[in-house]
Amino acid sequence: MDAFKGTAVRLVFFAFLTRYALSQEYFRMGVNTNTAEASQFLREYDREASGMCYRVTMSQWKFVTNITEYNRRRMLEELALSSKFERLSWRKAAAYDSSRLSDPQGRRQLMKIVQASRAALPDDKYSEIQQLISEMKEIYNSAKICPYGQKPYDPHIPRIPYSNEYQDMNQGYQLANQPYQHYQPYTESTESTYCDMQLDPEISRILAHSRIESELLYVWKSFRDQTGPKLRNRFMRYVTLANQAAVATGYRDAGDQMRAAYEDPSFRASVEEMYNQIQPLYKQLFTYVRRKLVQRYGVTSVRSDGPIPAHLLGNMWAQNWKSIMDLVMPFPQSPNVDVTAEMLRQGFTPLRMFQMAEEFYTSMGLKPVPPEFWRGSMLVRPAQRSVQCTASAWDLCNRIDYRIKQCTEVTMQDLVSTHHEMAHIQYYLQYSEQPQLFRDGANPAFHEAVANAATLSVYNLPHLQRVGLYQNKSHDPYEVGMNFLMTMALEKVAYLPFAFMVDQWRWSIFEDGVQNMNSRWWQMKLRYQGVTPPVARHEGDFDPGSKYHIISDQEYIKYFLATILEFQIFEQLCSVSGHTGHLYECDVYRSRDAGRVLSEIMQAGSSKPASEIIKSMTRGKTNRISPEALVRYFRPLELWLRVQNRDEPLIGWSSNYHDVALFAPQRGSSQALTTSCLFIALSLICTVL
Ligand code: X8Z
Ligand code: ZN
Repeated sequence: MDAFKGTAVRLVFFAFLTRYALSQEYFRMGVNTNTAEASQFLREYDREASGMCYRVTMSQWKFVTNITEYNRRRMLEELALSSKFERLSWRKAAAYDSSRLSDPQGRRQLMKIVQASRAALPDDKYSEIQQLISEMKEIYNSAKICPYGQKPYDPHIPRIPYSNEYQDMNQGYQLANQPYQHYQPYTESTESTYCDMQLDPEISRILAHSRIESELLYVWKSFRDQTGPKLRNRFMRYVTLANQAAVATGYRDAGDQMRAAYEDPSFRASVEEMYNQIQPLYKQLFTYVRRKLVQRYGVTSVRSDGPIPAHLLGNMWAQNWKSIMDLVMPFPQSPNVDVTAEMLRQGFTPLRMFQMAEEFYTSMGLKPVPPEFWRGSMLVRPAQRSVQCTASAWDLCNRIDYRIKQCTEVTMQDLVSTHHEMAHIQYYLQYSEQPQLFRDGANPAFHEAVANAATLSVYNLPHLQRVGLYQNKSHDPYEVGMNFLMTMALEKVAYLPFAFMVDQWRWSIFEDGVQNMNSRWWQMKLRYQGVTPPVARHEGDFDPGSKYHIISDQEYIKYFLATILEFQIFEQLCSVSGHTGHLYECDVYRSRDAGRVLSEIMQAGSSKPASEIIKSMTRGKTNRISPEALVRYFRPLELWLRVQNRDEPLIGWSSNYHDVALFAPQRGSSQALTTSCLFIALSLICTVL
């Protein structure tokens, strides 16, 4: 018996090792073990990939800073060439048995070429998945709705039954051979000129600023009507193809392939543990915010111990609650620091804001930006041409040309954004000597984490005082501090459960299939975020499609990790800069020691596993991402929240039959009815647990 047990244990252990090796490094390996040949291939790859990257990135830059049909075509041509190059390189790289190459850096580079690619697909399927993603983006980006009040709207109009099966792609959102009359988008003939509200900026502004519940509901639902149904079938096909690519590369499924970038065999358990660690803080914030929403909208809209309807939190996805600060401000008689007026008074310009951001990093001993940056960047919205305004930082892959695109306005928000984007540029400059394949963050979370860690220092009052933008008036510092921490919590703490659940859902779709996608989405939203849809949802709706990162094939867990890691990095910077006192009051401006820690993190790029970089950043204390610093940062607010919530019957939320019935699978057959009942029972158990 013992011998059998021993063998079984060994077998399981062996299976685990093989699985781990397969998913982490070795994939479907080739047989070539010639190290000299591999090195030669990587040298050529580095040169060609940098050139290719330059051409593609430049064509994308030209398009987003001057949206014309010609520039779009040029960009698509470059993208097609780059796809060809990717497929060719993948085949060459996959021919090596990287496990038997003596050079560890070479091994790592080969792994990076093979790991995240879908080049293992046959040509037709590779083109199909790329085409699908590009169509989904196009549908998403062109979604428009009519202004509130100008079109009859009745959420109770009965819906046409849908088929849960994958339909012919050409039918688009017309499921079961029937058009969704109620949801049919406007065609040329039906569209009036006024039905042109887009997510950014019009719809987002309404969700942020309107306090009229029916208007919030209208825009929340209309945007989903204009996206989800058209995307659902395409997304299902995308799931099939992404999984095929992953399996052909040696992974279990596409989620497994996405997670491989984190080089952590217990990655899923690690992120789950992080979620559990931040949950008590989230529940305190949630409970306090819910009480304020009950006060604003009444118990008929928000139950006192229940989940929060998702349209009342100031954001399309209930992911960032900072726009409802006016409803939840801890001390309304004290200010919520905003130095915009002072910036205007002092005659700030966008250029000066960027110079100030550059000086923030050089004051820490980091690098100035090269002259090409000032020549090539787009720092304000140009008057004569159409551009994409979302702020972003660009590395044109030639070690010289770095740019920022931002339609900067003189506001405090944009001042923070200039520092954030400049941090990305600093990261590019610091790892510029690495080979092309290592010019990236240590894992997908690092770039955002470093950029946000730097901005944590810029946001706070001591820093704004030092740069002459804030004079301490006679306000109570405790009250000002709590107002500040609440703003930060609405942005960071409220965000974490959302950032966690997006990929939990996506991984489960890749792993378990596409049945009941929408109800599984809401089940997770309820379980992790404590939000419910404001109206009944059905399988034809496909609400995950209202989030760009889902349909554009961008992993999302990096944002969850980045939000946690930014506080961990920030705490280290503060510690080496000699800061004592509250973490939220730390400013690392002019600290050369903090600059040294930052440049060590950045210089390595992705040449080493993230665990090594965290270990050296924390001087050996840990090699893991941990939420402890985040929890410490918000500790003063958490204590305040506990006092505010002391009379609450429930910290967190309990869901009832009506909450779950809003999104339970709804089908006619008795078997479906049984499934629905089981689903409701399970959801209730999960949320109570
Ligand atoms: O996608 C973004 C940025 C680009 S990295 C605009 N963010 C996430 C989101 O919008 O959901 C920034 C915050 C999280
Ligand atoms: Zn960023």
